[in-house]
Amino acid sequence: MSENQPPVSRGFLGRARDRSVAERLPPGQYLVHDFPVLSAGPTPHIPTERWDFRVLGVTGDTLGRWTWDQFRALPDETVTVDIHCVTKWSKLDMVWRGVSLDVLFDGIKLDAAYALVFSEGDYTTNVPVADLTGGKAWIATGYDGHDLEPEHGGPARMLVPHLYFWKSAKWVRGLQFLEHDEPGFWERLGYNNYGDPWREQRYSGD
Ligand SMILES: Nc1nc2c(c(=O)[nH]1)N[C@H]1C(S)=C(S)[C@@H](COP(=O)(O)O)O[C@H]1N2
Ligand SMILES: [Mo]
Repeated sequence: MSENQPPVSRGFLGRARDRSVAERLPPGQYLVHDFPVLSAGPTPHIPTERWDFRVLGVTGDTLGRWTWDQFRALPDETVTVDIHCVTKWSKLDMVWRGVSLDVLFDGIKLDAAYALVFSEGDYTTNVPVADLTGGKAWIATGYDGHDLEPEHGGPARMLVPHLYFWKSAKWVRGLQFLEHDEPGFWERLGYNNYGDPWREQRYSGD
């Protein structure tokens, strides 16, 4: 934001927008204005009639299951977040619509420390449960005022903006709680197990 704009209320613009673009870019990242598509395989087209989202316990037991209609009836929210991809692009102030994981986990006993998020196809990614709770993660069904396009993970994708974007699984179908952490698709191929952009945790060993 330019220095010579008239003063505006901090509350209205919010904390992130008070920081300069440079301060909002993690180390090694550059700004993009388009929305790149990065997929390890072809884009699946998933009819919502056969979509569901499952929360599985450590033994694979179903702790929660939502059909598309049930899922869309859950309270959703609009969030504005910065996204950082490990391939070094960052995009600021992305406006998403999604259901907080806190809503999905309501009534589920959270006694495992890890989760493996799984998608249509064979994409998986591991995220600590503590990074999915407390208003830090959403299942997004909308972007920029419209339904999420298939290329970007529609009908629904994970949104975990504080970690590199590969943790935000597209075409998400559920997650399984894990007693012991397990690497997902990219983590097995040498990407960092956690992926904090501010600590530049790109690859295993960073
Ligand atoms: N199911 C699935 N989710 C995925 C991927 C993928 O290949 N398959 N790619 C990941 C990676 S590496 C990135 S950077 C983002 C890219 O999301 P976008 O295509 O909407 O920009 O999705 C992540 N989620
Ligand atoms: Mo990525």
